[in-house]
Amino acid sequence: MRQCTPVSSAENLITDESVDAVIIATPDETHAAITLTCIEERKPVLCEKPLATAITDARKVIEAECAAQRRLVMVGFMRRFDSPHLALKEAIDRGEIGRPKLFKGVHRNSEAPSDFKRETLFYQSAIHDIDSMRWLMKSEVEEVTVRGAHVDPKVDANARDMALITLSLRGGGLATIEAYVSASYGYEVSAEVVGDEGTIIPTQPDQVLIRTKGARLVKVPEEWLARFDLAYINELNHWVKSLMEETTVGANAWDGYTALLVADACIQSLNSGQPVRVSIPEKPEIYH
Ligand code: ISE
Repeated sequence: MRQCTPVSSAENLITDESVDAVIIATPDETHAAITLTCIEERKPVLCEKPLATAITDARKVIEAECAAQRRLVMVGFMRRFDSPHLALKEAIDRGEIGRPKLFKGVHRNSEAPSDFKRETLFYQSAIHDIDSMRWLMKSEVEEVTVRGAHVDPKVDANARDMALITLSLRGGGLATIEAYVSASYGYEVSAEVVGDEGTIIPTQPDQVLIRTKGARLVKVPEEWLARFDLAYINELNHWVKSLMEETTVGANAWDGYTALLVADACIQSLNSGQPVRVSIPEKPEIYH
């Protein structure tokens, strides 16, 4: 059993020749810099979302991978490894509901984190739904409109712990995302996709319907680790397997960059009260 060796910096760990690959689960604002060190050292890296908290830093990661001509980065959008979301994607890709026209995401946390700021709802929470929407609808965002609400009095008055995001997609598709981190009753995520021949919504894993004391109820988990534990394990297993097979899997740095572009447009729309156009650059060849 390898012993854990403490080091004085992420760089010392990454450059250690005994280290083959890196998982980044540090505070969000450190993700991009540590990822860039991994790319410089040509070390594969699984970076927890968000890829960065500044679009300029996310752009540097894209430029570094393009310069290296290698996709070394996977971003931790673990819903892509969640069995209900995978079943949803497979049914859509089989054409079960015809052409997908509308994505309806709901993302509720029971309580906002203590250091919750105005951008947290988008960089830390809604960024998952933005990626799910891109992944399931296979379409890019053209415009966003965001309205926010301050619900929990414990949350900083300048922050918004509830937001309704409306998105227009290339090709005429639409999307709505409800992001609400002070729901108090529990943790719930859903992602309905409406097509021109039907609609589809994932069922929640290992849920039971309890009939008791004159009520019918389904319990919901307290927070995301309980709901997505298997998704995180699947994500890690697929990542390690991809390293052994020298393939790539899951969300790449371009997905992380694009999701952040949309999250930034959401923050701009929240601040201005106006719709904001999203300009997504041409995808570099290595991400095709
Ligand atoms: C957290 O960091 C996660 O990634 C969870 O999936 C999300 O539901 C939560 O809102 C975030 O704070």
